[in-house]
Amino acid sequence: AVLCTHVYSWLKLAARSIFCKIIAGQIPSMKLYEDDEVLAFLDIGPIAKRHALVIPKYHAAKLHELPDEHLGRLLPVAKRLALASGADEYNILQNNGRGAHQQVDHVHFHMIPKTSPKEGLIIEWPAT
Ligand code: DGP
Repeated sequence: AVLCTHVYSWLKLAARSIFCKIIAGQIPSMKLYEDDEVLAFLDIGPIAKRHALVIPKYHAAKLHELPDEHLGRLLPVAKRLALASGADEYNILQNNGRGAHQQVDHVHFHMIPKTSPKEGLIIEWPAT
């Protein structure tokens, strides 16, 4: 196990969650925003058009395990995605633990639009 950990970290494959693999580029995603702390991308199983996820690059399974210094950019990015989606009504949702409907053990905020903008409207997702 120690050897595995060593080899994996040497190969930079020590992804601890499926979202770590997305951050590392080992799994493709529809990226909406990225900086050195935060990544936002479209949810693979959207429950509404433009359903997006915002995650910290620091790996923590649950919100209370995420150090405060890695929390700072998550809500501002969720807010910008909400604005950029054009939705007037939306939910920001964050689940912790199986009993609370968390499927992926990496902190993530859902941004779920409730109202769709006009069909054909071009959305300018935040570039930086
Ligand atoms: P939650 O139940 O809060 O843990 O939501 C996890 C969300 O993650 C769920 O809505 C589906 C999404 N998801 C799971 N695997 C992938 C993936 O590989 N790519 C993308 N884009 N989304 C994923």
